[in-house]
Amino acid sequence: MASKTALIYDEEMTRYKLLWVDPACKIEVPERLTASYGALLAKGLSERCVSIPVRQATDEEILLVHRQEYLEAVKQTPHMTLEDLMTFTQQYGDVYFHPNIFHCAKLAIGATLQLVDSVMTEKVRNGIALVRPPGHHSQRSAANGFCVFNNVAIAAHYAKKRYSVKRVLIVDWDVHHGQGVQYCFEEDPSVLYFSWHRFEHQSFWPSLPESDYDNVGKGKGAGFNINVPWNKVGMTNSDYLSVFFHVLLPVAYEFNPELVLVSAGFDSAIGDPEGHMCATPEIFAHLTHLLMPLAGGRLCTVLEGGYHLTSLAQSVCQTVQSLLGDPAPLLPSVSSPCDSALESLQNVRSAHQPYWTCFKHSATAPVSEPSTKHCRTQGGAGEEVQPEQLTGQAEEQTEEEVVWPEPLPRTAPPVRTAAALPAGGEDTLPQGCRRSVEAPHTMGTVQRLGDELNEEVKDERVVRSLRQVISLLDQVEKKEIRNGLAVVPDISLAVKFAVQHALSSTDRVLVVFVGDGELSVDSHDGRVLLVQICSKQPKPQTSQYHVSVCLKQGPGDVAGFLHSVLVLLLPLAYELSPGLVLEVLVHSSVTEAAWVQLTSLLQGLALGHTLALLQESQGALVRASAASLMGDPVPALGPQGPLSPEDVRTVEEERRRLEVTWGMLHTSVAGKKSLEQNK
Ligand code: X5A
Ligand code: ZN
Repeated sequence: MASKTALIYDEEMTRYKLLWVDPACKIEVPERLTASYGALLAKGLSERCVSIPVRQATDEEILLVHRQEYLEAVKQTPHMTLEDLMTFTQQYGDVYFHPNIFHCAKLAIGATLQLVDSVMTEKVRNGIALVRPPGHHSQRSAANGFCVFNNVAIAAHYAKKRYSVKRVLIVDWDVHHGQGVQYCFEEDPSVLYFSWHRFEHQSFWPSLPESDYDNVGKGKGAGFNINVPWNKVGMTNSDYLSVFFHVLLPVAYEFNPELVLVSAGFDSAIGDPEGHMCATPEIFAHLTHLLMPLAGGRLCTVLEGGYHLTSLAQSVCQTVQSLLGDPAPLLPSVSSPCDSALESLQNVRSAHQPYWTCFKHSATAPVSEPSTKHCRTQGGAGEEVQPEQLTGQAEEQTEEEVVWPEPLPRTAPPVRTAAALPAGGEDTLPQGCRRSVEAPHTMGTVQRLGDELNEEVKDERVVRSLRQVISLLDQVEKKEIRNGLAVVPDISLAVKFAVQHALSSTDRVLVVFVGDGELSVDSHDGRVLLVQICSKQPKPQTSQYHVSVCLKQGPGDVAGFLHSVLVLLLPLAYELSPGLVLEVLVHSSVTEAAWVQLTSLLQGLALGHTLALLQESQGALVRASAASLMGDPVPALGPQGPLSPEDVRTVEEERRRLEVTWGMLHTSVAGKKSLEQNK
């Protein structure tokens, strides 16, 4: 199985630069690439990737998006004098030309298409293309915002044409709106374009009305264009994550793409002089991780913006490490998004309510009285470059220096997964998965825990399995293994013992319980959170640390199951920030495909420290669980039944009950206000 990560880069793309004075363009420098690539080299990441050569795009490929006349015009630029280049440049907004930029722009497309080829032919699982010039602002007949040709838009067309890909998801996490991509696909339901962007009520570049949340696509493409405007600067990890959980991911799973392209601009990270946002480079580890289970793992990330060299390089490394499967970093203090972010979230969800079942019974009306003032001062895009800006020296604006800690190394334990199975089950384990047995010292531990819990365990087999569970937890704690899997005869005892034992070395534990029945798990005053997904209505919960979602057709309904995972479980999990995740599966209708999705998504938490406990009857899922814990690509979901409106309502009800404690569950400003009044 393809498990590799492609890295596509060529130094040639550093060989063009701004040749005159233009304050709007001076941040787009060759060092953006050398800093990014240099960091990958220095951290030993490039050698872990498959390096794939770039190539030049053909005219035919460029014409998938651009007009012949425009291509012919750009073709002239290598032969122009400096003066001609300046004149040519002035017909476009915030962009510059150079005698070598046409060559680089063809390589930037070619690099992106090489990445698509490598992923589609399964030479690699995923990858990143480090390119200049970027692409997402460029349009059919226009260069714009440092972009000459639209790399990602061309790639989407190319994948459709060459590989008959039916649905492409484009995630644009750059801090600017990729209006060029929007224009390209706004009537096309086969390409779902998602973009968040600094907007500030249209005062921020490119200052277009069509960048707002109410631009949902046109005609057949209605619902397939998602704009999340940031109306304030300073957005944080919590704001980004909540948009992923409450907007992008539910829609993405409903859309069910066959390929995911990321317009990976890192000007949305802290320190960037354009974005002025506060999300840390570590967020990209998680954004990447959260997209990896989609489309069978076919994920192509393509560099767009990013202008603070240190922030950019760190963010690129975070992205690549997730693509490679390294444990995701902890994100401390994830909680409620800010009011302005919530306002945007609420507006986007309301605008898309007609198109997506995941919003149908949960989104409310748009915000009627925005808390933030509208300030439409600047004009549209393409402000003219002033002659004195081209020749004279514009006043240097010194940026306030922002500092943040360097991301911690993401080191993986020597063994990824260890499994404790009943005798005879070893041949079901995938390659590289270690078999684990009960360590001698665990006898005493089990006895002590039994005393603490008031449980007298007599059955030999049960004692043995508890010892195996303790052994696995000890190995996780000592960072000898990243995660573990155990098949146990008595699941509720195993959970009880595991939680009790884990709490001696970690502050918080998340228990994810799939199936019916009851687990006696105490919240230990907020140290343990239990989330159950089941089919039989359990008794109503009052605790904010005991969550249960009872689905109409039970966990076997893939769409309903994943919906509850995305909008309830993951936000809770990220806010809890546990040191350990216990995944518990008892007899249940959950499908292998859905279970594996869950297992993969949960590995973004707790540095990947997960223990999966399977009831003996669930033996059929051992292999798939182990493969997922090992980091194997998550198989594509394939065609799915529709999301049931009833399940959406059930999840929404539980979300409302819990949002008084859990800020990450907020989806509207009003919801947050009611919480604050409760306090
Ligand atoms: C790719 C990208 C930004 C252009 C900003 C112009 N372009 N003010 O980030
Ligand atoms: Zn940008």
